[in-house]
Amino acid sequence: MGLNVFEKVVKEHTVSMNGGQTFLHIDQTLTQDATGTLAFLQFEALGIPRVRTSLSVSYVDHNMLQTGCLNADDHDYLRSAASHYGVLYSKAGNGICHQVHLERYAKPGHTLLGSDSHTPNAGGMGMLAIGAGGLDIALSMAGMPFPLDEQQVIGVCLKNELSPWCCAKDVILWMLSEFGVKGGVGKVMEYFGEGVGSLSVPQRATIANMGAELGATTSIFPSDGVTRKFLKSQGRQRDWTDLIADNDAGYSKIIDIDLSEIEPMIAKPSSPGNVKRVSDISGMAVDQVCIGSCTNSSFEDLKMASALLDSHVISPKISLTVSPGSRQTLMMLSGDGSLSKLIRSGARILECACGPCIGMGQSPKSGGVSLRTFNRNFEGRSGTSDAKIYLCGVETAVASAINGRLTDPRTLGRFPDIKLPKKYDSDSSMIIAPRGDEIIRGPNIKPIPRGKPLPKSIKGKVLIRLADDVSTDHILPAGARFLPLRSNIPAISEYVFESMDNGFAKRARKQRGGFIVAGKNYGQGSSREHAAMAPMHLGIKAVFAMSFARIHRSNLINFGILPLIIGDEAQYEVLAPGSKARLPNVLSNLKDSGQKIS
Ligand code: MIC
Ligand code: SF4
Repeated sequence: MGLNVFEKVVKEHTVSMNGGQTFLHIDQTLTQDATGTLAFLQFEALGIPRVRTSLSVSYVDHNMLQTGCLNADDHDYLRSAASHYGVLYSKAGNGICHQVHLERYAKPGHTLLGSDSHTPNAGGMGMLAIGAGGLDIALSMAGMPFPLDEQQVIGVCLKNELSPWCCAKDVILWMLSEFGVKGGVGKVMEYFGEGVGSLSVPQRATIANMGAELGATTSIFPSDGVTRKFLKSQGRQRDWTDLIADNDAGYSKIIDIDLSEIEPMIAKPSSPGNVKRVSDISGMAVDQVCIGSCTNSSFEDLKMASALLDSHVISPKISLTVSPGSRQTLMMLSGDGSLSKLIRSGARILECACGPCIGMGQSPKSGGVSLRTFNRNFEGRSGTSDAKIYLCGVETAVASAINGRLTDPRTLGRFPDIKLPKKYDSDSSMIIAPRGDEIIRGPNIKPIPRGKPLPKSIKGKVLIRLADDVSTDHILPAGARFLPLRSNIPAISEYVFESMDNGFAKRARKQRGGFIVAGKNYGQGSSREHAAMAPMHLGIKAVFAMSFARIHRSNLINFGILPLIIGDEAQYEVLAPGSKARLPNVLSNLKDSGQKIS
């Protein structure tokens, strides 16, 4: 049998296989500032003079509000560490890691490991791109292969073309409505079929990006003529290779999607999996509309927003923000007059960064309804605990900003014809080449706390019991208040489960640790290893859950917290808050993979 695209890239990159895992050679890594400081501190601890990848890039895009010295200290550490170790440094203002990487570095058929869960964005370029924790990235920068568990490859066969007013975001929201936030766990989503040819590279990237919300390990598109055209327009034609599945390639399962039947979709609060058709809930009053994030901030997305807003002024009670995904996007919008149309409509133009997506400013008013072209809407992530965050495509967001109410964009009238540029502005002057600088550590850069070896037996109390789908945003909040503490584990540990149980950290410290109990899909969402390191710092030794999200499970293991599976509902019921649990002979039981709880 022939090979699918995923298998072809894996075949080219397999270093060894062992215990059901394939060890992959990693060509490129990316880090961002909110996870990068820990990744670089761990890389430093390895004592290697220079990175051993073909390309590593350190981006600054998350911690952008500089309300004190903390974020700026982090940026300077990252700049100097990148220079010291042979890593490219994308300065604050150059754009969101995934968008810039797609424009400048993503290569079909290559592998990318990134300390951010939306790294699969580069799958839109035919790259095998996987999100992981900072320690895993540090090891890849040191040239170690990445262990990949066995995956089921799901073939998603696209037919026909999207109808006017329906977009790539609607496709992935439709997938989320069908398969939910656990539907992709242990799986790779591979797109194929004639419909693929009708999607541009940024549209493919939108779909691959939000495969993370399905829980998928990654998503991948073929590399075809459309990919070649995109690379040529970026002045990178030499990076193109043809990469399509063999005619007789096999998949674990095939999902058929007729693109012409996709309608505008929207995810309701507070899960990307809570998806409805826009037409089913339209009319609701909206307070804020935010356009941007690594899912929808390409030139194509913002050009569409500008074309739709042309000669419109947004509804008086709406606050509309636009965050370009990259400096390239912003310069191109400015060059062709699209930026002035956005400004004239009343949009607030923000920096080229993650911005409101990670709660770095623009928190909605209390109880406010915010429509965002982003990928996550977990409680509290926006910075306003009772805000109601909806996720949708650019067309729906703009139509709603004009009307002040959730609006099906198909009611707007004539669909604009967007022409994509033959050539993008490829100025790379905000990407700094390494020069071997000395590393600078401001006061916000604290040493990584070290765990202790597992004791023979572990005992303690259940400190908290949680339901299904607890995200890393619940475990360790994002947002402008907490992100500046990302390089300071003792300080950030005070906020573990802040939004769900603000006495947790105090209780854990008083009891010198204990256990966390959870339902299914514990740790969904981000790659932040802080969500494991901070509980480790509080003395947590094990999490009992019905199932774990992939990246968070690895992060727990990396920091010496046991991710233990609860067999059934009865066991979950027994592990009530305050109950005592004991794990005898931990190490030997783990070797037999039969840990017993008493
Ligand atoms: C996110 O979208 O949740 C983040 C912020 O980009 C995270 C990384 C982080 O927590 O720093 C992610 O997706 O991995
Ligand atoms: Fe940044 Fe949001 Fe993308 Fe995360 S999801 S990388 S916070 S834009």
